[in-house]
Amino acid sequence: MKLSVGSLSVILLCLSQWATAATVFFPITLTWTNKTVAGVVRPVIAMNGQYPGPPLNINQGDNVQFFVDNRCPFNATVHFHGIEQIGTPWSDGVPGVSQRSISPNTTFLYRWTADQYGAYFYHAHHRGSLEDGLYGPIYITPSASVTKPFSLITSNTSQLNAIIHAERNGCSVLLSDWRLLTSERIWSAEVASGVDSYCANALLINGKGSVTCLPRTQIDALTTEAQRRALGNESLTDMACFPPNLTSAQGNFPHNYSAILPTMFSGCTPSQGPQEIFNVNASQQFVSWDLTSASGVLELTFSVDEHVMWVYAIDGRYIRPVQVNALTIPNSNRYSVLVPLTQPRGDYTVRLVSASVQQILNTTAILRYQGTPQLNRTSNQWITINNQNTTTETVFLNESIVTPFPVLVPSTNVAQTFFLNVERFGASYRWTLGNGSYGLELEESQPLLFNQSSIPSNLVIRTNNNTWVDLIIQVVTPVQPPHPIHKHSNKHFIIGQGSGIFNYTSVAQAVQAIPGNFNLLTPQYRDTSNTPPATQGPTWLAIRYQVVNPGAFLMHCHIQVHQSGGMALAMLDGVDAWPTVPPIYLNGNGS
Ligand SMILES: *[C@@H]1O[C@H](CO)[C@@H](O)[C@H](O)[C@H]1NC(C)=O
Ligand SMILES: *[C@@H]1O[C@H](CO)[C@@H](O)[C@H](O)[C@H]1NC(C)=O
Ligand SMILES: *[C@@H]1O[C@H](CO)[C@@H](O)[C@H](O)[C@H]1NC(C)=O
Ligand SMILES: *[C@@H]1O[C@H](CO)[C@@H](O)[C@H](O)[C@H]1NC(C)=O
Ligand SMILES: *[C@@H]1O[C@H](CO)[C@@H](O)[C@H](O)[C@H]1NC(C)=O
Ligand SMILES: *[C@@H]1O[C@H](CO)[C@@H](O)[C@H](O)[C@H]1NC(C)=O
Ligand SMILES: *[C@@H]1O[C@H](CO)[C@@H](O)[C@H](O)[C@H]1NC(C)=O
Ligand SMILES: *[C@@H]1O[C@H](CO)[C@@H](O)[C@H](O)[C@H]1NC(C)=O
Ligand SMILES: *[C@@H]1O[C@H](CO)[C@@H](O)[C@H](O)[C@H]1NC(C)=O
Ligand SMILES: *[C@@H]1O[C@H](CO)[C@@H](O)[C@H](O)[C@H]1NC(C)=O
Ligand SMILES: *[C@@H]1O[C@H](CO)[C@@H](O)[C@H](O)[C@H]1NC(C)=O
Ligand SMILES: *[C@@H]1O[C@H](CO)[C@@H](O)[C@H](O)[C@H]1NC(C)=O
Ligand SMILES: [Cu+2]
Repeated sequence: MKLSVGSLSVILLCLSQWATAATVFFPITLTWTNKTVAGVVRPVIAMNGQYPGPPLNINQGDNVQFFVDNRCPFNATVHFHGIEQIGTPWSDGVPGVSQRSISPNTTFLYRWTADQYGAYFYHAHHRGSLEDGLYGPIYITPSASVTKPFSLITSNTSQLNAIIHAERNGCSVLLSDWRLLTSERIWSAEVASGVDSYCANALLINGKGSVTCLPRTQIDALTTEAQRRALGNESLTDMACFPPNLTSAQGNFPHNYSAILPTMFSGCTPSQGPQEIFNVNASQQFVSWDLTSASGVLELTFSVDEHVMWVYAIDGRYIRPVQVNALTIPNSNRYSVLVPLTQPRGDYTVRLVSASVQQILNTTAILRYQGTPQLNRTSNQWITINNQNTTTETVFLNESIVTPFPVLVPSTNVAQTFFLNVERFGASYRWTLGNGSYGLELEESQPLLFNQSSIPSNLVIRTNNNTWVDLIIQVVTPVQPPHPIHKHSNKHFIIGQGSGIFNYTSVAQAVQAIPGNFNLLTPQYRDTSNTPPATQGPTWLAIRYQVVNPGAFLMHCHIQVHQSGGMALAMLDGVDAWPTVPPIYLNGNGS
């Protein structure tokens, strides 16, 4: 089925007249609390005393009132990742862009409408504090009239019913990396040492995991070809990570290695934390998981031993289901999967490993079938802890074959094209997205939504409402990892990507020259998109979006230290139809 964007919005408009919207009040109190995570005590931002945060489960069309009481001894904000904020740009949670940050002992009431369906998450958007654990899942149950893609998986009625049941009872699986140092200690050590802090101490599944330290012989044996190329004569550290003095990974900038803190790159001490167990019942036939990456630095690969997964939604929106054994999840993306429960009863290992070239890191959980075990051996793995396939049969998700369901076709009538360079900016830990580096201090400036000229104009792009805009993101100098670029407000289409310098004046011109690099007919529709990794030379990513929601929004890399280092850009969308900010937000805290 194909629909143009225009006709889809008409359909949604009709739906909203049928739906009965509820108002959902969701209060969270933020506290700076010592917690034991991965077996080690450190202060985290707890939400109602919990880490990770409690789930927000709502229905499509609901009006959300998300109330934040900040009892931390520092400023905070909360962003609702992937939520479009149509008509509510003051509730997007970005300090200096859509609001003033929430001071200690004050509150803020975010109000927004759940226009879309699917898996999202909320997370901190103040400085690097996402890495202090402020995140929790959001799931929006689709309204009854949203067409589901499940008949592309099976035509068996019993199985289809089981799938519908599994989706309805699906759960979020929150995946993350974890650091033993707080985000502010990491940031000040970056400033003092000049290095890009790209290693983590543990991986977590629903907040559970351990710090494991591999023996030196195993680290050396597991070091991949790609890692060896970057390492030259060096070795991975005892955290199985690139050392800080690697020019290939840090660029050629001055560094003061003595300002690096233990556990940033090396200093592995094992510690035992809890392990997540997913109890399932084979009679249900399927289980549905919304795999959500709240990772700060590392890209993650997820796999379940001896099971396949049907990936059926990405970033909250249905796709034509694809069967895989493993999938790599960039920071902040959500992949919804159905796991057929077809194996003999027993325990199967669920694996989460680093997919980022700079570090080998892993954790595990257990998929446990209820009932008398029939499996009396260790399950067979699809992937290794250094993100390789164990067999020729292992199928990784191939993003290039993902097709949205239904397909949406972007316009070819593009009003503006912006060329944005991703590059280091005078130091290993400072970055650009465009012509300048978006410094952290800008978070405390007057919100752009209230004053369009409150930050330097080279960090801002301006668009008109109801126009189409192309963004060409050029990764200039290798070596750079894939950058998960997140655009706030409405989703964007991934229309093209390639290697080298994008030396064209527009996508239309490039399509003439290199049509194979573009997909304008069935492009993915996402809220975060990876740039191709720049290992040998430059790479580029072309995305297209329609301006539909006037307001000030941020676009940035979702590797937290890259964002803190300035890889961000403010978008003044629809300057010709600029919203009037309600007085309760202009002068107050929304309540
Ligand atoms: C956490 O515990 C440490 C050691 O007991 C203590 O010094 C620190 O003040 C505590 N931090 C918080 C936020 O409670
Ligand atoms: C915290 O937020 C308040 C209100 O937005 C602002 O005035 C203050 O400068 C911020 N404090 C810091 C340390 O950034
Ligand atoms: C916030 O309130 C607590 C408890 O009343 C108090 O100890 C703390 O000093 C207050 N913080 C600020 C920044 O006012
Ligand atoms: C449909 O699926 C169920 C459960 O997997 C199976 O028991 C049944 O035989 C299937 N029916 C047909 C017609 O294949
Ligand atoms: C690696 O070590 C060898 C022998 O010590 C030396 O000849 C070579 O230049 C080194 N290569 C690099 C990239 O440092
Ligand atoms: C990098 O640091 C390691 C460990 O301290 C040291 O052995 C190595 O010689 C250093 N390499 C360079 C190129 O400085
Ligand atoms: C390097 O860092 C150390 C530790 O923070 C500090 O004592 C020293 O002064 C720094 N050196 C330079 C040249 O800045
Ligand atoms: C990571 O993998 C190693 C090697 O397979 C294993 O010993 C270790 O338990 C794993 N770590 C965690 C936290 O599961
Ligand atoms: C495991 O189960 C298989 C068949 O179910 C059986 O043949 C085998 O002997 C069992 N092995 C052990 C160690 O119990
Ligand atoms: C991994 O997959 C590749 C490509 O299919 C294959 O060439 C390779 O042999 C596989 N590795 C293993 C260990 O089976
Ligand atoms: C664009 O760059 C490619 C290599 O990336 C080169 O082959 C091509 O000639 C360039 N085209 C123009 C118009 O400069
Ligand atoms: C902006 O454009 C969108 C899409 O055409 C339209 O739905 C919306 O009403 C416009 N907003 C304003 C404030 O004009
Ligand atoms: Cu990045």
